[in-house]
Amino acid sequence: MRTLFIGDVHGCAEELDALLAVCGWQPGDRVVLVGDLVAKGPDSAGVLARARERGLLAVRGNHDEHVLRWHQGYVKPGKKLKPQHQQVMDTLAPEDWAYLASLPLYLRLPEFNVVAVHAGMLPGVPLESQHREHLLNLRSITRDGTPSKRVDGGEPWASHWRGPELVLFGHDAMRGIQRYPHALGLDSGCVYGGRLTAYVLPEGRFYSVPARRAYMDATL
Ligand SMILES: [Mn+2]
Repeated sequence: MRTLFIGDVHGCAEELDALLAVCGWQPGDRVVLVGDLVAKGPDSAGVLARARERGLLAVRGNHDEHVLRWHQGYVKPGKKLKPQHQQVMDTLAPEDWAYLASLPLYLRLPEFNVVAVHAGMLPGVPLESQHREHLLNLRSITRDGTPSKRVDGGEPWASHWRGPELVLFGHDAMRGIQRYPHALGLDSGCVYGGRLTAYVLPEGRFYSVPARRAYMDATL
């Protein structure tokens, strides 16, 4: 089945529409969003409405997880939500929350030998044994081999990933598109004024559209 893997949308609903059009998406094509559907951008509710109505698949990102935890009442005393998350809390409908809560930490697509996750995989560790924290937040492997969520914390985890699966992921707008033999990073920073990117199988081609504008400063 033709499958479109799409990087971090972060509420950029209009860019999602534009990208689906550029890819020639039609009902029957499968879409897998690699997480962080919500927050930072202008229309998180619109992204979730599209995802529900068009039957898009997705994995859970760290921002999706963050707002879900607040919604479900797991709130640390004294903590305050950032405006980018409060805006999500204020705009989602019950069916949007249900969709978000249904998102898995990873999706396996055996027909392509592909795994979709939001952030990363610890090299050498099978998918079923990966830690939730790494699937949601991992970016780097330090020189001594320690996993790190920081972009300046060492080398990209994907550069160490030897397969056997091809991992498609997002979460690393600072590094942008990453191409390694067994891992492709798809977050090209749309919400920061970059681009929204798709990788399409089986054709093995990238498509992207520009952001209409920068919705957030990349340092936030
Ligand atoms: Mn993320």
